[in-house]
Amino acid sequence: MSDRIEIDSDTWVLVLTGAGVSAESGIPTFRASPDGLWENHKIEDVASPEGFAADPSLVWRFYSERRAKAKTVDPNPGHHALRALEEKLGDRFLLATQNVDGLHGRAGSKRVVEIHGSLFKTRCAFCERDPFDDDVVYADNEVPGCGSCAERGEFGVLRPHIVWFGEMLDPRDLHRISRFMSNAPKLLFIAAGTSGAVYPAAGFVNNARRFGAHTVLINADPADNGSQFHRWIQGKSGSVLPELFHVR
Ligand code: BV8
Repeated sequence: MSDRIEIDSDTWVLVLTGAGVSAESGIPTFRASPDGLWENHKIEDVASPEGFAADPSLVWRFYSERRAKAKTVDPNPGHHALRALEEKLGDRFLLATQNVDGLHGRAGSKRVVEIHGSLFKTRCAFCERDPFDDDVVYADNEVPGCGSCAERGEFGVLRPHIVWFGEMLDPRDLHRISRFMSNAPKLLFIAAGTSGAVYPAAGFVNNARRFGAHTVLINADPADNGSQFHRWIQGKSGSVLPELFHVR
């Protein structure tokens, strides 16, 4: 296949995935509808602290529906190809994903940084309790309360452990990614299934180039940050990724 990428013994590989990698599993991409709407709400409004403050039950409905959907689908060959690459490269591989659907973990990937959080983690919007695993699909209009707050006689509501628009990504995640880039003797940066519209993830390619990375985009359509890549392989990640890498 002309699109093969040779990976030699001193190359480290950083992969960034977006919603396009889960599309072939049946999960609609983030901007599935051209105007990025869900139930006539702009997604940026629903996936935001302001949206949660204004209507927590609407936001919980948005995330409960996606949590329910994510439980019904399976990883696709694109997810499995990235797990296989991790198995070959070990700690020379790191996967940063914008996806919150948990499919990389279900495909067996271990070296995954879920930079935008997870549909299957919940935390309290008020107290400092740690995020906890949660796969409950809350009933319509239910806003779950925080048990820890209640034990203290206080009122706290739970929220999805998701990085919303206008919220900082976890600095520990960003530090792990930048440390990987700076420690790599030779860096290959791959972005797959992402429109390059959302920052700071869309800026990772620029950071990688500052570390001398060769950068490749695998995407079905042109990406907003497409000009930042040395190479664009137009195609479906489920078909391209399994054939792409040759580890020497
Ligand atoms: C922050 C969780 C700062 C929610 C998400 C400039 C610099 C820095 C920030 C900004 C900036 N300008 C604006 C901002 C703010 C904002 C931002 O980037 N806005 C955009 C809209 C302009 N960024 C933020 O708010 C970030 N926080 O910057 O904080 C700060 C500083 C100080 C103090 C406070 C704050 C937080 C961003 C995180 C938002 N949360 N997710 C949820 O998922 O419910 S982002 C959301 O979009 C998802 O995570 C999604 O993954 C992500 C990106 O979308 P994509 O994954 O790329 O998906 P998309 O549908 O767009 O594209 C899919 C692509 O796949 C398409 O191109 C398609 O062609 C392709 N495709 C489809 N099928 C396939 C395929 N490709 C291959 N194979 C296929 N089969």
